[in-house]
Amino acid sequence: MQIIVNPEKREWAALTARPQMERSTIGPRVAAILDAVRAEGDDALLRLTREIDGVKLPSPAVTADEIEEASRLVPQELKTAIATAKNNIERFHAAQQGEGVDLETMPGVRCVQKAVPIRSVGLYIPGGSAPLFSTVLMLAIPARIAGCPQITLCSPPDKQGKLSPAILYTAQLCGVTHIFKAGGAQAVAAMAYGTQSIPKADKIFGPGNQYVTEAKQQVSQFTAIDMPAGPSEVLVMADETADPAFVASDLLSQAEHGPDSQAMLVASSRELAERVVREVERQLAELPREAIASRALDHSRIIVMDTPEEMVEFANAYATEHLIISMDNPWEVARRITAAGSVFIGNYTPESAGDYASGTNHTLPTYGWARSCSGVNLDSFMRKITFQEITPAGLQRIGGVIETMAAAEGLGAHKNAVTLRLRKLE
Ligand code: HSO
Ligand code: ZN
Repeated sequence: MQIIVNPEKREWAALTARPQMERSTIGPRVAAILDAVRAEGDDALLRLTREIDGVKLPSPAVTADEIEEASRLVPQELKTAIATAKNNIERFHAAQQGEGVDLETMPGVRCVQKAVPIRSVGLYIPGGSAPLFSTVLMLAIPARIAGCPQITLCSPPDKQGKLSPAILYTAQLCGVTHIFKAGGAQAVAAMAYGTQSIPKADKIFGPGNQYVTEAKQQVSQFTAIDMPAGPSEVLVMADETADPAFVASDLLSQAEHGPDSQAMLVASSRELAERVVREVERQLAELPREAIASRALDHSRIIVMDTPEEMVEFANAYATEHLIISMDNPWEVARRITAAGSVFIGNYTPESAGDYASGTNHTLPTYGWARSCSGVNLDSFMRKITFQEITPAGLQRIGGVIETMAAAEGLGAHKNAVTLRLRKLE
């Protein structure tokens, strides 16, 4: 890992830059996949599953027998852990339910705002080298609490044509209503357009590889998506109160996600930075995903900064997906954070806690999108509709305001809509 000491302000843009994402080469390939699924539905989906995932399926649907088998295969210890995580995630997301708004802005002018669930949502869960069943919890639980009646899940089958038992088990536990074996851009297409077997989704959620990300971007012209995505990232802020071994384990948690992950450390001294590097090397050698993590570390950085103020400013400039604050008086530092997906405070709060079990959501804005987007939360599965009713007395009170404004915009019909009614009331 590269160590940069007290960089000049003009170097910050380069230091906060993310690795380049290559869209141009896969864009046309993804567009062709989307077209095929739109035109031919399940036939194209099954053909692409054969060509890309290397498995011939009779249908994308998961059977009741497969769900039962999955439940038998998941060990009891894991089921118990999932139950605890589920409970925490449910409590935190249920607490996000608002009362709604019902207000008289003026006597006789009543304005109401009410949240309604999105009717049909599609959840994409990646398969591959580490099938992340925890993402099922993070997406299906808020969808269920929001009251979405149709919750569809797609995940790519392995070479035997199966889904990971933990994904299947968690999906049925969390009330997913439709589960399918479909992956990649073709699964995103199936949920965006609907096929004979896969229901059309009004909003598509979930992480994925470059093809999935590109497909979500392309379908977002007519179907909502959770957020623009890039590779996962963490930034750790550490001062002399931090434990170098803990910091190293957090950087490596991020690095093991994929070769394009970014792990950043902002440290208060070069000495601390060097101790963390030694710990990273020691722990890395023992990790099952050492090869992946070490590739991610190649483009990760350590920045040394003299003051906590500068460290905060740099963290805000980077706008990281996950921010860990291992510093003296961490809440005081956290108070000044204005851009981050999710913040982990103090030496005993690893990112893994939020990844799995504490209750917060782990589907978060990456690639600097934390400047403008929130992570997935209960609202992501809802829309807000406003209602209003004006009484005759209310219209007499507000009518003149509307007439004046409509006239100033030169919109005579708008003005008339008030004038005619007021005249009737005279
Ligand atoms: N850190 C990932 C989520 C995850 N980690 C799932 C482990 N499993 C993105 O926030
Ligand atoms: Zn993680």
